[in-house]
Amino acid sequence: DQLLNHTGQTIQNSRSMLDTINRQSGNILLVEDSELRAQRVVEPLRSLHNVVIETDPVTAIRRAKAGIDMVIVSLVSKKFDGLRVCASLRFNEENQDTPILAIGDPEDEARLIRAYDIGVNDTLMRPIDKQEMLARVNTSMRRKFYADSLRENFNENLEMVVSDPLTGLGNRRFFDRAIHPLLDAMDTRGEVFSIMVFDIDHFKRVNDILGHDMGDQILKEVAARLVTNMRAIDIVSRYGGEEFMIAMPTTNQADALVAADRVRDLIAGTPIYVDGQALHITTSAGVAEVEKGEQLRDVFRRADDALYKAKQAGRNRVLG
Ligand code: GH3
Ligand code: MG
Ligand code: MG
Ligand code: MG
Repeated sequence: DQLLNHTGQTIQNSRSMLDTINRQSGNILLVEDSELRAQRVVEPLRSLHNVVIETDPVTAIRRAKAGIDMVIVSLVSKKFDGLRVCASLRFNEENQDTPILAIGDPEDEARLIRAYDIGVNDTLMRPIDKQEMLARVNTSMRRKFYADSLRENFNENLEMVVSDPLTGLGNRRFFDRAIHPLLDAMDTRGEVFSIMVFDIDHFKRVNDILGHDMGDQILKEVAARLVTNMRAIDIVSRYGGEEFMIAMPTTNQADALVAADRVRDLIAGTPIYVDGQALHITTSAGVAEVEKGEQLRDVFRRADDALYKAKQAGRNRVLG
């Protein structure tokens, strides 16, 4: 089921990607202070694109920042320095990838070449060949839409790769990455942190008696209780099947034990309701404070050993 669901999503993603690539028409900002020259640029583009003319460079830069698919800048003008406009555009986070086409006169050739250094994608020399300009604009636009769709898909896929669909928590891959800043904080600022591993008691039995679906509902509820009871800065993950790994920044062993026992109590002390049935679920946890210079796998092993001892000692308890 889950697999089908994901496949569906992927197909959906590819579809929206195709839509994006096939998208042709875009919003273009033309920075030009001569009405006559502006019209020469707008006229060939108008049938396919939406072109807005801006004569004031400050307003133009603000507009581009607000969102535009492409900018065309006239290099020579009475009111502004086109190269500086291009540089300012590139300086904005929002316009790092916005295609910029610079247009200049033959005597501006040196400046047109310099424009590439500033980060302009393409240049044109007057007199403008209408067909050539339209072709260049369309190519830049297609490239931009394609890059946008790749980025969007990448972010969506990344989300799928690091998150657990059942509980919505980060998965093991997420945890293993998210913990790195804590290791850095320990190296540079000497900040301590602890990890804890929670494991549902006799979960195999729960599945056998109540069925896998009920088991899934229990996992969801345990995850929800974990999240709501940890601080926002804690890293909570579903590390394995019915195992949850948590990292607590700036928390020593003693405080981590207290926090873990509070969560344990919260799960054991309040029944989980699934299909109107009150289920009494318990968990066991192992806690380990990370020691300076310690390898992560050694920390995990210590937490795991503590968990094992908690199980041996009768479960529904926390050990460090
Ligand atoms: P212990 O108290 O020693 O932890 O016993 P246990 O039965 O919980 O431990 P064990 O690791 O032997 O079994 C874990 C069980 O968790 C086995 C597996 O069927 C179940 N499980 C793992 N992932 C899922 C899941 O996504 N959904 C459900 N419903 N069950 C799962
Ligand atoms: Mg287990
Ligand atoms: Mg187990
Ligand atoms: Mg278990």
